[in-house]
Amino acid sequence: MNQVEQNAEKKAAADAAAKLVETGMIVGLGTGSTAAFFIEALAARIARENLQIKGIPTSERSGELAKSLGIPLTSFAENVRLDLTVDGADEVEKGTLFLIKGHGGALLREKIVATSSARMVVIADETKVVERLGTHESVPVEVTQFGWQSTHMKLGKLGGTSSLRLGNAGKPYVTDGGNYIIDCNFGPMGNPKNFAEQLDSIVGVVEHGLFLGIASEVLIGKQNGTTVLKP
Ligand code: A5P
Repeated sequence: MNQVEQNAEKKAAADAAAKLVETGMIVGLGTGSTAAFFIEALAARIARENLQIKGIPTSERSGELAKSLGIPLTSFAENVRLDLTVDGADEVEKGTLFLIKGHGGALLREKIVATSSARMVVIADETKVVERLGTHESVPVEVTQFGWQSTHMKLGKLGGTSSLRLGNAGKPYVTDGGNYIIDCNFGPMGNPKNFAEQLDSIVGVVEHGLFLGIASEVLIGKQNGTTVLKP
């Protein structure tokens, strides 16, 4: 699939998700190129139908995009529960709808927003669907800057390979929360819950990109429509 076809699939999923938004909703706005299509489609509906919603963005950049398109924003200071979150994913495991997220660097806010939502709808193109999580992607792990070398060593004991994510000019990538990310490549995971438990137990780990049992449904964009995956 070329880039144009992939973008068409992302947009198809994003457009279908935008139709799920109803007036009065507090909506979580995901991060990444697919979520950006959703934010654009939502802004178009707001303008066309005078939909009354408020968004909570999962990253500074999604917040900037939403603001630039006129989507009203709110925060957890005003709303601790969201009705619906729409976000992309880096991998979706068929059957379980377990996800790997965080290659866009926003996993901490994404997980807070998703787990505060009554419904989390994932939007993706077909390339994201795998039989086993970890087939193509590493698991991003957000860690504190303080002592990251020690946390890195502990992560290494889980097996596989891991590396500190670098950003501009070869400097460590810094998340919106001021943390670093260590990308852990475990390969295809037979038991992602086991990895999640182990990651949760490591001091210095702020959060990880295994989203297990969080997605309510996944909309896979196709050249001519969307397929809905339910757990
Ligand atoms: C952001 O941190 C990630 O969780 C994204 O949801 C993910 O990287 C998907 O991005 P694309 O929609 O650009 O593939």
